[in-house]
Amino acid sequence: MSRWTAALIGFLGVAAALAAGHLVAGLVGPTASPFLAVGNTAIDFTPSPLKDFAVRTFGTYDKLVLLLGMAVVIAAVAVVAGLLSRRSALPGTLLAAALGAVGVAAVLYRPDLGSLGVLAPIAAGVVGVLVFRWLHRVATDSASPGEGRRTFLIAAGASVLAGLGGQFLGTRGDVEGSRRAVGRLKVATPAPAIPAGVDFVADGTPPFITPNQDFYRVDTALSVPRVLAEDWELRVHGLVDRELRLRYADLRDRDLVERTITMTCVSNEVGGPYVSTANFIGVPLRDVLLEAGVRPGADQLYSTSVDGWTAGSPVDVVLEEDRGALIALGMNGEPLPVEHGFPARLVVPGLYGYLSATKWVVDLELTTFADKRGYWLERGWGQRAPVKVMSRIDRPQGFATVRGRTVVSGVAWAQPTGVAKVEVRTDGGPWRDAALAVAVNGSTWRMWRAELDLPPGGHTVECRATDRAGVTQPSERVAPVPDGATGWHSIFFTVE
Ligand SMILES: Nc1nc2c(c(=O)[nH]1)N[C@H]1C(S)=C(S)[C@@H](COP(=O)(O)O)O[C@H]1N2
Ligand SMILES: [Mo]
Repeated sequence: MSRWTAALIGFLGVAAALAAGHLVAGLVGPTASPFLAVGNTAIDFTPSPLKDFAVRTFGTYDKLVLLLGMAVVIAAVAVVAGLLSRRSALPGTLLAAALGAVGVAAVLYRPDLGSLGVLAPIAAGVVGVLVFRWLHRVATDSASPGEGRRTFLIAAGASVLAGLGGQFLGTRGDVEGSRRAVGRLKVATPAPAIPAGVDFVADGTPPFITPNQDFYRVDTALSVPRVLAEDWELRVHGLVDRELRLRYADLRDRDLVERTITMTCVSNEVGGPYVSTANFIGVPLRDVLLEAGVRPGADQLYSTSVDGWTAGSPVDVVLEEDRGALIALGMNGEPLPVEHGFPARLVVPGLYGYLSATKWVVDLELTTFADKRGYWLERGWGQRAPVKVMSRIDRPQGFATVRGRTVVSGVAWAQPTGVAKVEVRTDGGPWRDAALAVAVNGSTWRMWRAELDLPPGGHTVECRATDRAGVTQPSERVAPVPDGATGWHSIFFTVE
């Protein structure tokens, strides 16, 4: 058998295995697909520095990069196994079986999959072994090259069809249908209208309210959990006087409140993009916790997503009356987008998302920090991480060339205290106050701008914010790990 044939057989055998797994997963649970289950498990086991690097470098595309990387590695292994199988079909057979076994292990490790989920990797292993051996026999025995080619085409075509079929079954429109059926949420207490003059979009800041499709996204979910509102239930338990089980309709029919909140990711670097603002609609988290009756001794609200991700928020913070923490159902007038946690998520102003903003939330347990550790706490991030006062320059962009008068603009945030002042300086000179846009509330960002008269040539501009409690953003550069970056954002540009 030629090397090309051997390599192709290895590749086709593995492709058939993955496709069969994907097809069965479409029936028993999309995340059981061996490819996704292995990828999701890989994310959980990835050392934190590497994960932080991926979020920093690829942002929302980190998962796409992981999937592509896995595809390249698996294809390479498959080709090597094929090449090793020129005399005997054993190496390829072992690889296909091993693939199935790794898939089974990954599925068993996923907390979001029932026991039926193992059917997908088992199907992958069995189909992989059978297809590989079949192709190998045809390649070894067939009298005419035409027969081999025909067989390979059939195997390739069937794999593509099975893969597409699994994709179709796994993403059937039911979540979007469920979201549409929810329709417009009825808000009893709308947020105060956003006044005029809250941003400087013409000067380069983002709009005050971030449109849903532009809202930053950070999570560990390789495939977005697809939970139907009608199936959703939130359990509130642990150190409580009475356990609660809340259905979607129970929450939707309450007096919903709307709050304008800026969310921030702890992984955001100085000058980074992981900060956005929305009008969140939901039920006050505090009310639900008081209904359950928090027992003394509970210092952690441990929230769990349907995909097993967890966060631990300080109970004293989420119970603060002015904090405005929400079990959010909606965002900017719509039910939550699926990527942002449909049907429900937590939002706690002033805490970084990793210890508060659980998307696809299904479980709230009152417990202690001594007893349980959330996903990122377990991976070296801080237990308490209030948002740090921060400011960012949006214009000019780094290394831009500016003509005429220089307008510098950006955003600053210090939830839940609010921004009192933003200063800028050029080339290490004296600080001067920037003009602030109209404030909305302490839990939202604040836009700023300053006009500078600068001589032609290269210049560096820096900014720093001060919150309403008088805390000024420190110059010291600190990395995001373990509880948020600090330092002044600095931009070099040229005046013509
Ligand atoms: N289920 C789940 N919820 C999660 C996460 C996650 O990985 N899984 N990431 C958290 C982090 S780190 C942040 S910063 C926010 C981001 O929310 P967004 O994607 O809606 O902006 O969600 C939080 N909620
Ligand atoms: Mo985050």
